[in-house]
Amino acid sequence: MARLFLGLDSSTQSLSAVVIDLDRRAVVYEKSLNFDRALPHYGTENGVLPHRDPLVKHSSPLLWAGALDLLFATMLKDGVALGEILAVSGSGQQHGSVYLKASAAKTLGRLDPKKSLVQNLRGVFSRPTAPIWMDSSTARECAAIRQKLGGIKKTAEATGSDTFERFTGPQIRKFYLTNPAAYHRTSQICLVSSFLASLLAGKLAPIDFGDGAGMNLMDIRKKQWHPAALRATAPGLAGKLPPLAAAGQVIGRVSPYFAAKFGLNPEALATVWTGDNPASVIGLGLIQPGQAAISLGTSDTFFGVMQQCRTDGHGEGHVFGSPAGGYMTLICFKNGSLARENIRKLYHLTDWAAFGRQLGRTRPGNDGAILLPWFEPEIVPRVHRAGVHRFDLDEKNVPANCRAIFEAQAMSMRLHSQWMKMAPKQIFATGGAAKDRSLLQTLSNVLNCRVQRIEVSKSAALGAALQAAHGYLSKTGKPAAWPKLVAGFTNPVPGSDIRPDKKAVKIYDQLIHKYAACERAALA
Ligand code: XUL
Repeated sequence: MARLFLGLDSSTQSLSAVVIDLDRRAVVYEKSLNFDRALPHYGTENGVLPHRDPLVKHSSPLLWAGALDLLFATMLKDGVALGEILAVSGSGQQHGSVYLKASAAKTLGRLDPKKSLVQNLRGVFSRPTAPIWMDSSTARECAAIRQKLGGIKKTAEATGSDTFERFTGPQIRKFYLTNPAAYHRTSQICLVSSFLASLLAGKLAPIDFGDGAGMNLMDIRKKQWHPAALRATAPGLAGKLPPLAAAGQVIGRVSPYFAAKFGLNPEALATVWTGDNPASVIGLGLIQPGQAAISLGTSDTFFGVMQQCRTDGHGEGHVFGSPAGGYMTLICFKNGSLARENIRKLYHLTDWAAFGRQLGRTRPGNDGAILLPWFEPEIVPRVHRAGVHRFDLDEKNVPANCRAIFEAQAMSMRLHSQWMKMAPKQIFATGGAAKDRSLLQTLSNVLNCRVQRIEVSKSAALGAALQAAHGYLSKTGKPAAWPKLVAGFTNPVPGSDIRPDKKAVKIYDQLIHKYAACERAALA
């Protein structure tokens, strides 16, 4: 019989499922449900509930539960062999939090298959909505917690990151300050990942070291709740948090609800979930220290694996636990594809081929021209007010501006990832813009590293399925080494192996100093 594992990923806009056949090293099923389209009655827009304050971004935990029901029903209809699934794991958008009353534990333990999950869960929430990672309404709380923990460097050393508006600790503090009665009625605070894991397991699930690190509440080295961080956040918080555990660790058998209703194997194991970024690290096959990837999407992210915990003293980057043990690092640039597109449109270039032709009329280093493309407030470096800055760059020079945007993004990645001390031999590139060879060549030249494109759809759900397999094999006494487990699931796109051009590398080794000086000047 095939050894099948199910991975789920509850992201900002959709819930996805991936089923893997471990022996064939194959994804045998994948599906995504878009929240706005599949469950329009919640009124979300791109997975977010409308709110008059643009800084406030919440979603609905009932929407996520409803989507879980719907996705299982879809899998049943699609003929997925749910009765043969050996274990389930998952991942969730990071940082978002769900607030439950004391009655939740009992409710989870006796989910009635004759009712929907949404009907079962009525009345268990002490806060009807869940703040998510896009929320940036907690600047004051961030400042207060950071100050109590001794500043940026100490906060990052303690919890893996400086305080960030979207991180769960500052969000909890805001809830406590603005609605103390509801905070005190809260018996359990979950992350998106641990909330959905709790539904699958039919009991309150632990939070894993990957997603736990996105809260400003976990001691990043000891992988335990950090008492001073808890105290700095809200009173009585320790009693409202579940235990921490490794991702993929077996919680127990899946809730009978899913077996009775959808024919899920009643013996299947429910495991601890993680965040979408830690799961993607596994899904992309990044296991060995020094392995790194760049995801080029709406925002660009640079992330990699590191064995020893090293935090960013400047407070720009994050360290999370990796589901494969050790740590992962992540830096997130808000001005990714959006900024590239802004430049393309600004110069009336109809498509990326036209953009590429302009770029071809320039040479690496752009004769010293520098652009800082902060069309939106930036996360890395922290730029609070949007603004596009040009140094030795004529705004009317189309080819130079095209080159400048690619070079700026690559140099920013090089500059702001230095704290990771990773020196990767090869970087994988994914995401829509990874199809652009000239962008990958620029990254390769600036970072002085081989860059190879890999195409995986649903890397987080795939990582979650592998996490389920790992948990199952460990529990059944046949633990699998991670490198072996992930092998064969992700493959580079043929012909996409890009090597640095040595002459260009030398140019960027010099130009990076000027770029850094320009950033400093603009930030001052
Ligand atoms: C990471 C972050 C986002 C969310 C998206 O820190 O905020 O990548 O995890 O789902």
